[in-house]
Amino acid sequence: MMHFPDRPDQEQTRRLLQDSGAVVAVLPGRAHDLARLGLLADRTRPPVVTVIGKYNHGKSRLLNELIGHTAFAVADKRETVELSAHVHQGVQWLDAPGLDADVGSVDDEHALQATWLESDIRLFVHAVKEGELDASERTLLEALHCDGLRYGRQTLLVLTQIDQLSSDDQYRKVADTIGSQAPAFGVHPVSSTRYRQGVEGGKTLLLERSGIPALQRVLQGALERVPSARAHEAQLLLGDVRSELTQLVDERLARVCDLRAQQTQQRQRFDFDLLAVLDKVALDIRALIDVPGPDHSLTPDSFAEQFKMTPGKRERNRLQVGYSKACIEINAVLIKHGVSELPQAQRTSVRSLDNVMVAVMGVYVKYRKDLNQIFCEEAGRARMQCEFARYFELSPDRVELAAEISAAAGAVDAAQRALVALETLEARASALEMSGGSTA
Ligand SMILES: Nc1nc2c(ncn2[C@@H]2O[C@H](COP(=O)(O)OP(=O)(O)OP(=O)(O)O)[C@@H](O)[C@H]2O)c(=O)[nH]1
Ligand SMILES: [Mg+2]
Repeated sequence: MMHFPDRPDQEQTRRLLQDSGAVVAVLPGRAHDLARLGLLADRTRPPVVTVIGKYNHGKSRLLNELIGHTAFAVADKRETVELSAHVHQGVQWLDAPGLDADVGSVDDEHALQATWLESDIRLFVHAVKEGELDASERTLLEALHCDGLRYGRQTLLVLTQIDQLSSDDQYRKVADTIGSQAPAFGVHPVSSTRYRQGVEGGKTLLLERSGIPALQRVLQGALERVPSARAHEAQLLLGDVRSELTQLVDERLARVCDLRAQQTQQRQRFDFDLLAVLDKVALDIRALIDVPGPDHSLTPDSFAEQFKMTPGKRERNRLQVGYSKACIEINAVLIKHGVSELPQAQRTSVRSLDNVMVAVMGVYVKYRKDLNQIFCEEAGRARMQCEFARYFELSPDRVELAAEISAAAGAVDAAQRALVALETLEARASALEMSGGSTA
């Protein structure tokens, strides 16, 4: 039998789980493959032989006879209800509950976990007294065959309880039918009862007619192929996961790029429109304040004139109207780009004051020099640009877009971390391949 070294240390196992976890986090659909890869990467794990088949077909008893002692419970009823393992001569033998859709899915789950996750070799057990394979058996065998073709995991179709048929002829008929139902498999006929009788009575002929020694020989050959089969399977699984992960990284990167491009474009459009409106209002304001004659706005009203229209008041009104018009034009651009209400933290109890325009510009202006400073001088324009751009970035759509970008960038990081983790798993797998190559 093969020699397998001691169990891996805890640190190794912890790192393996961590690496697998990072990959599963981004490819949850690959959880099973990663779990399988985790098992494959454990070079100290003995080869695993599992029985699979319907209940009461003689699975547990077959394992006992193959091992040479009673490791698993046998009964003439539905007996095995959970997985049970027994290590014997460097091989882990796994007894699984019988498959039967009528009884319950939990047992089936255990059996399928043993078959798909843990096993290297499956003994598909079918009792010939039951006649041909039923539909569920055929479906499972087909799946196991495909799995074998792709990953090299082996399945042996074992026909049990051949002593229960009255003649060789009857056996031939059943075996031929089953052979045509599962043409990809050779059949291995066995009788545990005959084998036991042969062992206990020292009857060599009975032993040979039990089919168990022949099955043991086939099994030995299959066990010898396990290391290379495992290496092959690990390479394929890693290749599958890698290509899916690489594609995911590419898709996620593309999404971040798209979102960033959208963000830049939005900002460019905003800057363009804002600059255009600021240019326009600067011209309008210049025309408003560059008028001949004295500037009456500078003349204060006397107490006696407080209820009368004066040239000073008229001029200040004219400036205020011009100011309001400029503000309205700028505001239209802000609204077009989704900038209207102040961010939550800046809001007051007066709704009409809670808009960006009021916050940046105020509501009132009296003098030509103020208008000039605000709209025409470089510093004033720079202030408006800077303030409006700041509020633009704080507007709901922009904040949402920025959050979307940071989530998408986080998703890229996770996928890239998964790729690094996968590389670590790959490094372990190539070590496995080397060891598989040398023992194969
Ligand atoms: N005559 C005969 N009986 C057998 C043979 N193999 C198993 N049996 C009997 O068939 C019954 C079921 O055997 P088990 O090995 O418990 O069957 P199982 O497939 O493990 O059943 P579950 O654990 O319930 O799924 C028991 O009474 C066995 O003694 C055989 O080769 N010949
Ligand atoms: Mg059993």
